[in-house]
Amino acid sequence: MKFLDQCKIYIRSGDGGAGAVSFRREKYIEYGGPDGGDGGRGGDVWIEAVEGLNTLIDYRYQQHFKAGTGVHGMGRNRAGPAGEDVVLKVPVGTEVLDEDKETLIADLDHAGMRLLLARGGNGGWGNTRFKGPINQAPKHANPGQEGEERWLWLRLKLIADVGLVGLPNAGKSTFLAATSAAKPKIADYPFTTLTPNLGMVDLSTNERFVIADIPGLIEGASEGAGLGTRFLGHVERTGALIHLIDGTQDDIVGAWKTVRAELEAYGEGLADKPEVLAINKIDALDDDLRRWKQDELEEATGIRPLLVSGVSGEGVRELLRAAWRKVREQRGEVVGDDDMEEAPTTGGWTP
Ligand SMILES: Nc1nc2c(ncn2[C@@H]2O[C@H](COP(=O)(O)OP(=O)(O)OP(=O)(O)O)[C@@H](O)[C@H]2O)c(=O)[nH]1
Ligand SMILES: [Mg+2]
Repeated sequence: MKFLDQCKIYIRSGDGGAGAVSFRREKYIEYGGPDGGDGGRGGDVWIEAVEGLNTLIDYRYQQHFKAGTGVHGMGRNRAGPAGEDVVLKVPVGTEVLDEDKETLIADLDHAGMRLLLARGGNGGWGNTRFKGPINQAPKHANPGQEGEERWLWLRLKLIADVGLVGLPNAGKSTFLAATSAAKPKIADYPFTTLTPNLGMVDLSTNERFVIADIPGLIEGASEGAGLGTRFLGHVERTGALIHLIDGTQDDIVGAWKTVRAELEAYGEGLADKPEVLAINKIDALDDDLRRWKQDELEEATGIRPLLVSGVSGEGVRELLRAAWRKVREQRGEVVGDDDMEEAPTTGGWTP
């Protein structure tokens, strides 16, 4: 069970550039005096929480981050340019911990929050700065300060965007395995899943989200039957639920009612969450039966269920898209219908 996405990174701010030792040398100007410029500052390393990311996966690929070195100062009082900063962009909710993995350095809990992790070294002073009434031609300059280096841990508590609910054996874990890299235990007996599993769905670069597979719910779960409902806490913060109903069972309406009743009894707004309803295991149903079950469930629920099979993959993308759309709607990211092009046109001539 992985609820944490974490990684260790190495950061280093840039060294400052050294100050220059230089003297003005021009024809006809005697005693031109010192003109060594300062070195540039080394780059800083920052971390920033940004919207639109939900994993630390990018930090698995790159773990070392070094800011630029400041350029040395030059003659004619030219200062060296500063080194470039590095800004690590992480999802909102990322915690920064010290190398010991215990000391909390920061909790980036809102978008736009920015924190300096390592300050770049100051540039050294050029010899111009050391000029004084006594020593009018100083022959020394300062070296640049060194940058700082440190190891840090980034930790993100994964929060599922979509929760999978249904009776035991509805095929929730199979669905999770079909849609993500997660490898939950799957078997044909109830309560195979004892603790929630999370998986990352990667539909496209802007459609990545976390889905949670939880144990099955049975009648009386809210009173402790089966595994109870405590694990529903893991889907409390999701944006939408996928309600899977095993299409091979006889009483699909009863299955729907049972799960809905348990969601109601649990409270915490779970019953009001946007829900995508789907009849699962359609690989085992012929066309007539699919249609028949779809109509039956629609009649009882008022919602046209989608048809899906975690085994054959049929309808999986559509179901994920529908769920992700509900999540975005719930977050106020989608207004109106962006599937307009696909909407059926009435055709024919209208005055
Ligand atoms: N034919 C068919 N069988 C499926 C499908 N999905 C799951 N199954 C089977 O249904 C049984 C239960 O699958 P699971 O994925 O473990 O179901 P679950 O909802 O996670 O069950 P619990 O964890 O016990 O709540 C297994 O034998 C699966 O092979 C499907 O799309 N088609
Ligand atoms: Mg399961």
